[in-house]
Amino acid sequence: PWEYAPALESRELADLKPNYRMFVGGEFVDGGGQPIKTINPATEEILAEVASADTGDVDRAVAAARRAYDEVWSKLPGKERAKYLFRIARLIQERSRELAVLETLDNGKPIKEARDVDVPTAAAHFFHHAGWADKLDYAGFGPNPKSLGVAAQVIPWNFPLLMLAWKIAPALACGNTVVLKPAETTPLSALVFADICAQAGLPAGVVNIVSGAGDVGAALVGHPGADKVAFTGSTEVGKQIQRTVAGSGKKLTLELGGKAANIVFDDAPLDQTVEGIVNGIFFNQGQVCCAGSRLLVQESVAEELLEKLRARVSTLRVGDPLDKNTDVGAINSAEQLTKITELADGAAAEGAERWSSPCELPERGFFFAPTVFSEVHQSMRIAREEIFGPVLSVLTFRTPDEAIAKANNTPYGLSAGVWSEKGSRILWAAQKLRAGVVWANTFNRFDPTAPFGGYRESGFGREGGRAGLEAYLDV
Ligand code: TXE
Repeated sequence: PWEYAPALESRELADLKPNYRMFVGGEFVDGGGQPIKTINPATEEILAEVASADTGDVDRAVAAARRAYDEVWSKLPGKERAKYLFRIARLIQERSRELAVLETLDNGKPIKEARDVDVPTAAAHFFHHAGWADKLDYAGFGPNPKSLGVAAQVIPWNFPLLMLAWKIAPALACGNTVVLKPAETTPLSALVFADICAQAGLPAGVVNIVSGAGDVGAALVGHPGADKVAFTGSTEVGKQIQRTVAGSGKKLTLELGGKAANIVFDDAPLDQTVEGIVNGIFFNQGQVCCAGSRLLVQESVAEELLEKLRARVSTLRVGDPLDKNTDVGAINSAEQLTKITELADGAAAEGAERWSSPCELPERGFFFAPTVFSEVHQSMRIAREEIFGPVLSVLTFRTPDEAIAKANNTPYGLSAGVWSEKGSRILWAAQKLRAGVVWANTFNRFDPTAPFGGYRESGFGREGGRAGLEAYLDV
């Protein structure tokens, strides 16, 4: 597939519609399933045709991963595994332009985000975990922590390459082999990653990529040959997977939805805060599990903050994701756009006050204008359900206790933000908030050294840092 990637930088040549094949046992293969057509959500044009797996392909991929585990990977000392991880990290850097363009074409995210966040952070995850591979004895789990075996991993479409890195890097560092299924609307960067594995000389079967829809994911996570299951996606599918895995002895980690509160106290520096709010909800068109979709602002500064916020949102450039100046790109799929539209229309019907950026949207493609709802009450659907789009709900509070109560009034618990000049208040809030990640005077920061993950319906288990290793080890 890489032969076509440079061509994808020119839109005319993107019409070549290259075929992408799956990666099983070190070979690029056609799948037994009906091929998937993946489209560019910014133009609705078909981008490529991608092989799709059937259950036989899943069996072969798991068998290849098992063989690679038994015969090669589990026997390699950590320092040898590290070399492969370092090599993969460097190849992601070398091929970063190709990966960023492909990610933007397939997902709809602004190229500046793919270029400055997704791809470099994916490389950073491999560098970080390469460093762990020969130091697991010192990770605090006791000497010689054991790998688990074959990891079955299913990822979503919002950060296709980055979610892959979050899954594959720790799995390999800890000595496991992998079968990963990317989302059906964004399989391309995972298949280029497969080529990177081949280019790095990674032994055949250590990483296998099977593409396809949810049925392939279900076959993979339910496969008796998998020792570990890792899933990032919707809470609904996460619960289904939990039931499938129950009683099987497989180790499970789930990273599911969220409804993060971004809390602004009256002493917060408002201009800086506005930047953080914008980043919190409009980054990746709000299609982020930890998006700051509920703004909780102290009553005394609410009016001033809202005014500044609307002015700033009006300046966001919405449109062509390949344009370096674009701030807000396309929604990933027609289904996702429908979900966002329905939830937003419902909020207006429930009495929330709707304000949308006066930007002009492209005629084709799945676009949604950045939108801010004020007068939102906790009982409204928009305040309770994950919208996964560029839509912010604004609620107010009077006292710090009320802010925490409102922030925690959700079945989710993935992330939160706190804006205040007072360090003691930030630390107090971080203690009280039931969220796996609390950002202080910033938002949506990701770093491989920091554990990421949720409470309650946002799932369990951590990815990143020392805590993230535990998911892939028998400690
Ligand atoms: O998710 P799915 P969808 C939320 C977000 C979004 C909603 C629906 O609110 O609007 O979920 O998105 C695979 N067994 N998040 O429908 O279906 C599927 O093929 C195993 C939050 O896209 O969960 C894909 O690879 N796998 C989230 C992956 O699961 C199955 C990111 C995610 O798709 C499966 C994405 C099954 N039965 C959506 N069914 C986050 N936490 O960031 C589907 N899949």
